[in-house]
Amino acid sequence: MKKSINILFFLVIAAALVGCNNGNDKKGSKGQGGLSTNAAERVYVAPGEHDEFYGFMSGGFSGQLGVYGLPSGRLLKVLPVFSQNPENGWGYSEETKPMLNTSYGFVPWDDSHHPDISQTNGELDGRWIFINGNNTPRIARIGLESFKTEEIIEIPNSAGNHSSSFITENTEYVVAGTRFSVPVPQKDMSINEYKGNFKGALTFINVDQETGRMGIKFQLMMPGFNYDLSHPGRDKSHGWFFFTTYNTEEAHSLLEVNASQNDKDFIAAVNWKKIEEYVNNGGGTKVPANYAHNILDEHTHTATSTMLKEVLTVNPMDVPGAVYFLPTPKSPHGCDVDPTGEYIIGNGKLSADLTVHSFTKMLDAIENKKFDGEAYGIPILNFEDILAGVVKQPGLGPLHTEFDGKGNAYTTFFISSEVVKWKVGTWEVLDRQPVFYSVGHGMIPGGNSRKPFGKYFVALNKITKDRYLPTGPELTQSAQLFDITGDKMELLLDFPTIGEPHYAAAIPAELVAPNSRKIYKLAENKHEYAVLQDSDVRVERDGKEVHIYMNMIRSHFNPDNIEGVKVGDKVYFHITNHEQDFDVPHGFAVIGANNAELLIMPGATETLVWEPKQVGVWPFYCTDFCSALHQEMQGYIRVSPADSNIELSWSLGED
Ligand code: K7E
Ligand code: CUA
Repeated sequence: MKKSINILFFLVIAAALVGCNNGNDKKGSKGQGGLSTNAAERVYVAPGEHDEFYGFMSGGFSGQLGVYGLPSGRLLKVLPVFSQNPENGWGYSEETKPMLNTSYGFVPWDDSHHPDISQTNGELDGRWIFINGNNTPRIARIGLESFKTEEIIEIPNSAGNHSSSFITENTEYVVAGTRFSVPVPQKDMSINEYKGNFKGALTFINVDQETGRMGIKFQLMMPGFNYDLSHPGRDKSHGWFFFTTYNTEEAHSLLEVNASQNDKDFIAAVNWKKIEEYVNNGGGTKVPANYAHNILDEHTHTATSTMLKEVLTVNPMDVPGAVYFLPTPKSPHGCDVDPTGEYIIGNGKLSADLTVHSFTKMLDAIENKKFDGEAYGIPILNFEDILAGVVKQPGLGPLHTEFDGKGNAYTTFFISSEVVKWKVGTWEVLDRQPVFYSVGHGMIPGGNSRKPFGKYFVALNKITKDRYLPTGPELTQSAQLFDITGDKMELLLDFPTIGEPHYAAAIPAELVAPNSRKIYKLAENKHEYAVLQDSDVRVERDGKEVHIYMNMIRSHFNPDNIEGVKVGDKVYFHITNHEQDFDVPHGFAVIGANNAELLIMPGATETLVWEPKQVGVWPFYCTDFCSALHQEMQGYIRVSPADSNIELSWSLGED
């Protein structure tokens, strides 16, 4: 037994060595443009084959989430989240409009920055992906079975929901931190009174492990700094959450100067387990609030929006030992925790060096009460006491750091346009590679977990310039894929990305693809206007509202001739797709509709509202080329004058 294990071990090592040699040989031969000659081979996914990873890239100011295959860089899908999407009617159909409801009314746009995939025991589990809406503070949860936005919760008392949406290592919480501090509750007051009066809410949203449903557990009301980014502790530091701050000066004007005065800002270390316990024992203060909670039901295919009226707030002063400040040079942006949970990296944008804090030292300092003053009653730890190390002059303008799970870290430098690889623990710089141009976030699949898949690094660049054919003044953004399996990072591929990807997340395809939904079962369709059998097809009038209960299957609508509608009516097309085959959606569009098409998945029901303005006989048709007779998939609706007395009638296949 032992012998066979030894032999097996030897074979594995031998295979690994052969693999390394091949790799080195290939890496030795450089092609044109500084790429190794087989770079193309390493990103080439042959026709019919699939990518190894799903990459989810935030859409930034598109409010959406792009799904890319890696390493090919192929765009697989754009998932609408906070924005209307004419491609499939998201936010236009009656069923999905409630998803975009907020306390400000219907808000069909946002700025989404940080996707984060659910975890179990600190490892990616492929259940859900969360993403923040920055502008009108919201967090969305997207199911990775249907690739649909299933839930959006608004965050009250928040403004610029940026240090979000990062999750704890068992997806206990998704965190939403405010970038802008604001008056809480909001009120009419002088901006000059910002200092000492505005508050920064750090919101902890708990996640039901069965359904994924979100609910705000508590909001920690912090001093009026800017809370820029955050990451959870993991493994040994599980139970803590770390937030970078800037503008600890509490300036309210010309921040580029006034918020760059302090030599050090803070990373706020929050012991959420302690606060959770406090809250579970009845701690905290319920305050009035008004925020939307929107849920898409997969059986009714319909979203509901509920306004919630109360939120639990916690004053950090009331929970001693729950919050500490770690001094961090200088206006730190990214706040990144290594896979062991020991090191907390503060990416000081204006700092010459990169600061790494030690979690163990932090706990020691707390235990020994070695404080260096306080801010608003929150103890400040001593910089030297908690310092694990410094990466000396690695580059200019560090923004974010990712980890490969092999003891290396990769930090992006915006100003010097490069990615720098350094060793966790010795802090020595091992490699640096230029990027084109001005990188923001970087991403390693699983980089924000205990178990990164350290094969690729994706640089998410802010500036595109000359990388692709020009498209006028407005360009897409750009990503670059590096192979990081060797000592040196190797650039393999450039690919355009849409919107502005800030952060991204990626996961091995095998953790998601096998669960991917193919159809909705018609028998499980609980939509209140579903037409499950042809005998239910009908058209009904209710005052000026006309409801058309329709179904569709290759290659006709039932009914396809409708009469008796009048100018001034509000016509609801409730359409059920009777297909039960994978990849046979049908579309629906009608002339002059003031919205978008519907793209209805097999087994689902969707509703489009149409307000006919002109007398005539108007066509509707299927928009998705669904069969050889797709062009025949059409119908007519007759619109008569408002005072006409033509009765409603409908038909299919009759003369
Ligand atoms: Cu672009 Cu994470 Cu919003 Cu940095 S943030 S780049
Ligand atoms: Cu149905 Cu085209």
